[in-house]
Amino acid sequence: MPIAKLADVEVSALLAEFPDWTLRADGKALERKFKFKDFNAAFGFMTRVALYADKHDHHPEWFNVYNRVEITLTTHDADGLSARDAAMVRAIGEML
Ligand code: H2B
Repeated sequence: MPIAKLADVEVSALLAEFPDWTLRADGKALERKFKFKDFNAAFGFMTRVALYADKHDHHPEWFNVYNRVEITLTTHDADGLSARDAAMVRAIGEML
C-alpha cells in the first residue's frame, strides 16, 4: 500500500537531528554503519531491531559480519523515505 514520501525539508531535518545517518546517493534511503564490542553485542542489537521491525512491519536492509552491522532504511511502498523510516531511525537510536 502506498505511503507518503517525506518532503525534502523533512529529510533535511531528520539528517540534522541524526547526524550518524547519511542519505544514500539516490536520496531514497538512509544508511549507517555500526561497530560493537563483539558478535554477541552486534547480534543483541540486531535482535532488538528485528523485534521492532516485526512489530511495525517495516524491515531494514542490513549486513552483518562479526561486530559490524550496516543498515539501510527505505520504504519500498513509497519508493523512498517515509515516516516509517524516520520512526525507525529514532527507535534504533534508543536500542544502542
Ligand atoms: N519494509 C520496508 N523497509 N519497506 C516497505 O515498504 C515494507 C517493509 N513494506 N516491510 C511492508 C513490509 C510490506 O511489504 C508488507 C506487505 O506490509
